[in-house]
Amino acid sequence: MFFTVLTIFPEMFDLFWNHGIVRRAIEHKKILASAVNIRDYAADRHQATDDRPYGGGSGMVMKPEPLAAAIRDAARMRSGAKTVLMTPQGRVFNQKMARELASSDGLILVCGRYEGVDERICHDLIDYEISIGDYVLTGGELAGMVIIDAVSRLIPGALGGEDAAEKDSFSDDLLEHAHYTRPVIFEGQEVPEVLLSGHHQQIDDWRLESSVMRTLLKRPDLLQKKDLTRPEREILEKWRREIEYILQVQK
Ligand code: 4GX
Repeated sequence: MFFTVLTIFPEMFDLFWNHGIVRRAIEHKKILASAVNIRDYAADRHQATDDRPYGGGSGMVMKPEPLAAAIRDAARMRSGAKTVLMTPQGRVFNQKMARELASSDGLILVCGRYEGVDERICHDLIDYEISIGDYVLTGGELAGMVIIDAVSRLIPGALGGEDAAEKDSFSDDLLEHAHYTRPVIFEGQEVPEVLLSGHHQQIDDWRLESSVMRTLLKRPDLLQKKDLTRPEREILEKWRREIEYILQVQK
Protein backbone atom coordinates (compact mmCIF):
# COMPACT_ATOMS: atom_id res chain seq x y z
CA MET A 1 0.00 0.00 0.00
CA PHE A 2 1.25 3.51 -0.66
CA PHE A 3 0.80 6.91 0.93
CA THR A 4 1.42 10.10 -0.98
CA VAL A 5 1.09 13.22 1.12
CA LEU A 6 0.51 16.57 -0.57
CA THR A 7 1.62 19.46 1.61
CA ILE A 8 3.49 22.74 1.54
CA PHE A 9 5.62 21.43 4.44
CA PRO A 10 6.95 18.05 3.25
CA GLU A 11 9.88 18.26 5.67
CA MET A 12 7.40 17.75 8.53
CA PHE A 13 7.28 14.11 7.42
CA ASP A 14 11.05 13.44 7.47
CA LEU A 15 11.07 12.26 11.09
CA PHE A 16 7.71 10.57 10.77
CA TRP A 17 8.79 8.23 7.94
CA ASN A 18 11.88 7.26 9.93
CA HIS A 19 10.35 6.03 13.17
CA GLY A 20 8.27 3.24 14.62
CA ILE A 21 5.59 1.37 12.77
CA VAL A 22 5.83 3.42 9.63
CA ARG A 23 9.57 2.92 9.27
CA ARG A 24 9.19 -0.80 9.90
CA ALA A 25 6.47 -1.08 7.31
CA ILE A 26 8.58 0.84 4.78
CA GLU A 27 11.62 -1.36 5.48
CA HIS A 28 9.54 -4.51 5.07
CA LYS A 29 8.15 -3.10 1.82
CA LYS A 30 4.60 -3.20 3.16
CA ILE A 31 4.17 0.50 2.41
CA LEU A 32 5.62 3.08 0.06
CA ALA A 33 5.54 6.62 1.39
CA SER A 34 6.42 10.07 0.18
CA ALA A 35 5.59 13.69 0.90
CA VAL A 36 5.29 15.92 -2.14
CA ASN A 37 5.55 19.70 -2.06
CA ILE A 38 2.43 21.31 -3.56
CA ARG A 39 4.62 24.35 -4.30
CA ASP A 40 6.42 22.31 -6.97
CA TYR A 41 3.16 22.48 -8.94
CA ALA A 42 2.72 26.24 -8.63
CA ALA A 43 3.12 27.82 -12.05
CA ASP A 44 3.61 31.48 -11.26
CA ARG A 45 6.89 33.26 -10.64
CA HIS A 46 6.47 33.33 -6.88
CA GLN A 47 5.25 29.74 -6.72
CA ALA A 48 2.25 30.89 -4.71
CA THR A 49 0.01 28.15 -3.28
CA ASP A 50 -2.44 30.50 -1.56
CA ASP A 51 -4.44 33.60 -2.40
CA ARG A 52 -6.95 36.01 -0.86
CA PRO A 53 -10.55 34.81 -0.51
CA TYR A 54 -13.20 36.06 -2.91
CA GLY A 55 -15.75 38.03 -0.92
CA GLY A 56 -13.03 39.41 1.32
CA GLY A 57 -12.23 38.68 4.91
CA SER A 58 -9.11 37.62 6.71
CA GLY A 59 -7.00 34.57 6.02
CA MET A 60 -5.89 32.89 2.85
CA VAL A 61 -7.21 30.04 0.71
CA MET A 62 -5.18 27.39 -1.09
CA LYS A 63 -5.27 28.05 -4.81
CA PRO A 64 -6.96 25.33 -6.86
CA GLU A 65 -4.53 25.00 -9.80
CA PRO A 66 -1.36 23.83 -7.99
CA LEU A 67 -3.39 21.53 -5.77
CA ALA A 68 -5.28 20.00 -8.69
CA ALA A 69 -2.05 19.47 -10.62
CA ALA A 70 -0.43 17.83 -7.59
CA ILE A 71 -3.40 15.52 -6.98
CA ARG A 72 -3.62 14.51 -10.65
CA ASP A 73 0.09 13.83 -10.87
CA ALA A 74 0.03 11.71 -7.70
CA ALA A 75 -3.02 9.79 -8.95
CA ARG A 76 -1.33 9.19 -12.31
CA MET A 77 1.76 7.74 -10.61
CA ARG A 78 -0.26 5.66 -8.17
CA SER A 79 -3.30 4.22 -9.83
CA GLY A 80 -6.01 2.82 -7.59
CA ALA A 81 -5.43 5.51 -4.98
CA LYS A 82 -8.17 7.07 -2.93
CA THR A 83 -7.79 10.79 -2.30
CA VAL A 84 -8.40 12.06 1.21
CA LEU A 85 -8.78 15.70 2.27
CA MET A 86 -7.95 16.38 5.92
CA THR A 87 -10.58 18.81 7.18
CA PRO A 88 -12.57 19.51 10.36
CA GLN A 89 -15.65 19.21 8.14
CA GLY A 90 -14.95 15.56 7.31
CA ARG A 91 -16.29 12.32 8.77
CA VAL A 92 -14.72 11.82 12.18
CA PHE A 93 -12.00 9.18 11.89
CA ASN A 94 -12.35 5.91 13.78
CA GLN A 95 -11.02 2.34 13.77
CA LYS A 96 -13.64 1.16 11.30
CA MET A 97 -12.58 3.84 8.81
CA ALA A 98 -8.93 2.87 9.39
CA ARG A 99 -9.80 -0.70 8.39
CA GLU A 100 -11.67 0.48 5.32
CA LEU A 101 -8.74 2.65 4.21
CA ALA A 102 -6.27 -0.17 4.90
CA SER A 103 -8.02 -2.29 2.30
CA SER A 104 -7.39 0.25 -0.45
CA ASP A 105 -4.41 0.18 -2.82
CA GLY A 106 -3.17 3.47 -1.50
CA LEU A 107 -4.02 6.93 -0.26
CA ILE A 108 -3.26 10.41 -1.49
CA LEU A 109 -3.60 12.63 1.57
CA VAL A 110 -4.22 16.31 0.92
CA CYS A 111 -3.02 18.44 3.84
CA GLY A 112 -4.25 22.00 3.66
CA ARG A 113 -3.14 25.09 5.56
CA TYR A 114 -4.74 28.50 6.13
CA GLU A 115 -8.53 28.71 6.01
CA GLY A 116 -8.72 25.72 3.70
CA VAL A 117 -8.76 24.80 0.04
CA ASP A 118 -10.77 26.26 -2.84
CA GLU A 119 -14.13 24.48 -2.74
CA ARG A 120 -13.90 23.44 -6.39
CA ILE A 121 -11.08 21.01 -5.53
CA CYS A 122 -13.42 18.87 -3.48
CA HIS A 123 -16.03 17.89 -6.04
CA ASP A 124 -13.96 16.07 -8.64
CA LEU A 125 -10.69 15.32 -6.96
CA ILE A 126 -11.50 14.18 -3.42
CA ASP A 127 -12.92 10.75 -2.51
CA TYR A 128 -13.08 11.20 1.27
CA GLU A 129 -13.12 14.17 3.61
CA ILE A 130 -11.83 13.08 7.00
CA SER A 131 -11.49 14.88 10.34
CA ILE A 132 -9.41 13.42 13.16
CA GLY A 133 -11.59 15.10 15.77
CA ASP A 134 -13.51 18.19 16.74
CA TYR A 135 -10.70 20.63 17.34
CA VAL A 136 -8.84 23.04 15.09
CA LEU A 137 -5.31 22.32 13.88
CA THR A 138 -3.10 24.76 12.03
CA GLY A 139 -2.69 22.37 9.13
CA GLY A 140 -3.68 18.96 7.85
CA GLU A 141 -0.20 17.45 8.26
CA LEU A 142 -0.60 16.12 11.81
CA ALA A 143 -4.03 14.77 10.87
CA GLY A 144 -2.47 13.02 7.88
CA MET A 145 0.14 11.42 10.13
CA VAL A 146 -2.60 10.16 12.43
CA ILE A 147 -4.36 8.48 9.52
CA ILE A 148 -1.14 6.95 8.17
CA ASP A 149 -0.16 5.66 11.61
CA ALA A 150 -3.55 4.05 12.29
CA VAL A 151 -3.82 2.55 8.79
CA SER A 152 -0.21 1.29 8.60
CA ARG A 153 -0.50 -0.85 11.69
CA LEU A 154 -3.42 -2.71 10.12
CA ILE A 155 -1.48 -3.78 7.03
CA PRO A 156 -0.70 -7.48 7.38
CA GLY A 157 2.94 -7.96 8.37
CA ALA A 158 3.57 -4.28 9.09
CA LEU A 159 3.74 -4.63 12.87
CA GLY A 160 6.10 -7.56 12.60
CA GLY A 161 4.50 -9.40 15.52
CA GLU A 162 1.66 -11.89 15.69
CA ASP A 163 -0.21 -9.33 17.72
CA ALA A 164 -1.98 -7.19 15.17
CA ALA A 165 -4.58 -9.54 13.77
CA GLU A 166 -5.35 -11.02 17.15
CA LYS A 167 -6.15 -7.72 18.85
CA ASP A 168 -8.04 -6.36 15.94
CA SER A 169 -11.38 -8.07 16.50
CA PHE A 170 -11.35 -6.39 19.87
CA SER A 171 -9.97 -3.02 19.15
CA ASP A 172 -12.95 -0.83 18.41
CA ASP A 173 -15.56 -1.93 20.89
CA LEU A 174 -13.83 -2.60 24.22
CA LEU A 175 -10.97 -0.78 25.90
CA GLU A 176 -7.77 -2.66 26.61
CA HIS A 177 -7.41 -4.43 29.96
CA ALA A 178 -4.96 -3.06 32.54
CA HIS A 179 -1.30 -3.87 31.97
CA TYR A 180 1.51 -4.52 34.46
CA THR A 181 5.20 -5.25 34.24
CA ARG A 182 7.98 -5.63 36.81
CA PRO A 183 8.41 -4.90 39.67
CA VAL A 184 5.70 -6.86 41.51
CA ILE A 185 5.34 -3.98 44.00
CA PHE A 186 5.66 -0.40 42.80
CA GLU A 187 5.27 2.40 45.35
CA GLY A 188 3.23 0.10 47.54
CA GLN A 189 0.90 -1.03 44.74
CA GLU A 190 0.85 -4.72 43.87
CA VAL A 191 0.29 -6.50 40.58
CA PRO A 192 -3.00 -8.48 40.68
CA GLU A 193 -2.07 -11.93 41.93
CA VAL A 194 -3.80 -13.86 39.16
CA LEU A 195 -1.38 -12.39 36.61
CA LEU A 196 1.53 -14.01 38.46
CA SER A 197 -0.22 -17.38 38.70
CA GLY A 198 0.58 -18.75 35.25
CA HIS A 199 -3.03 -19.95 35.04
CA HIS A 200 -3.88 -18.96 31.47
CA GLN A 201 -7.65 -19.41 31.64
CA GLN A 202 -7.90 -17.35 34.83
CA ILE A 203 -5.66 -14.69 33.29
CA ASP A 204 -7.87 -14.47 30.18
CA ASP A 205 -10.96 -14.21 32.40
CA TRP A 206 -9.36 -11.45 34.48
CA ARG A 207 -8.38 -9.53 31.35
CA LEU A 208 -11.86 -9.71 29.90
CA GLU A 209 -13.30 -8.47 33.17
CA SER A 210 -10.74 -5.66 33.25
CA SER A 211 -11.67 -4.68 29.69
CA VAL A 212 -15.41 -4.74 30.28
CA MET A 213 -15.28 -2.78 33.54
CA ARG A 214 -12.84 -0.19 32.25
CA THR A 215 -15.10 0.32 29.26
CA LEU A 216 -18.16 0.64 31.49
CA LEU A 217 -16.48 3.23 33.71
CA LYS A 218 -14.45 5.20 31.16
CA ARG A 219 -16.36 4.85 27.88
CA PRO A 220 -19.93 3.71 28.56
CA ASP A 221 -20.86 4.96 25.06
CA LEU A 222 -18.82 2.11 23.56
CA LEU A 223 -20.69 -0.54 25.57
CA GLN A 224 -24.03 0.95 24.60
CA LYS A 225 -23.55 0.28 20.91
CA LYS A 226 -21.74 -3.05 21.24
CA ASP A 227 -23.28 -6.47 20.70
CA LEU A 228 -22.23 -8.05 23.97
CA THR A 229 -20.96 -11.63 24.03
CA ARG A 230 -22.28 -13.98 26.68
CA PRO A 231 -19.18 -13.74 28.91
CA GLU A 232 -19.30 -9.95 28.65
CA ARG A 233 -22.95 -9.90 29.71
CA GLU A 234 -22.16 -12.22 32.63
CA ILE A 235 -19.43 -9.88 33.88
CA LEU A 236 -21.77 -6.87 33.77
CA GLU A 237 -24.51 -8.87 35.49
CA LYS A 238 -22.12 -10.01 38.24
CA TRP A 239 -21.08 -6.41 38.93
CA ARG A 240 -24.66 -5.18 38.81
CA ARG A 241 -25.60 -7.63 41.56
CA GLU A 242 -22.48 -6.70 43.53
CA ILE A 243 -23.23 -2.97 43.35
CA GLU A 244 -26.92 -3.44 44.15
CA TYR A 245 -25.92 -5.41 47.22
CA ILE A 246 -23.46 -2.74 48.36
CA LEU A 247 -26.03 0.03 47.90
CA GLN A 248 -28.67 -2.02 49.70
CA VAL A 249 -26.61 -2.76 52.83
CA GLN A 250 -25.68 0.92 53.07
CA LYS A 251 -29.30 2.08 53.36
N1 4GX B 1 -8.94 16.98 11.29
N2 4GX B 1 -7.39 21.27 10.19
C1 4GX B 1 -6.98 21.49 7.77
C2 4GX B 1 -7.19 23.68 6.71
C3 4GX B 1 -8.37 23.23 5.95
C4 4GX B 1 -9.67 23.65 6.26
C5 4GX B 1 -10.73 23.23 5.48
C6 4GX B 1 -9.20 21.97 4.18
C7 4GX B 1 -10.48 22.41 4.43
C8 4GX B 1 -8.25 19.03 10.93
C9 4GX B 1 -8.92 18.18 11.83
C10 4GX B 1 -8.03 20.47 11.13
C11 4GX B 1 -7.39 22.71 10.35
C12 4GX B 1 -6.61 20.78 9.06
C13 4GX B 1 -7.76 23.39 9.05
N3 4GX B 1 -8.16 22.38 4.92
N4 4GX B 1 -7.91 18.29 9.89
N5 4GX B 1 -6.93 22.94 7.95
N6 4GX B 1 -9.46 18.51 13.02
O1 4GX B 1 -8.43 20.98 12.13
O2 4GX B 1 -8.33 17.02 10.11
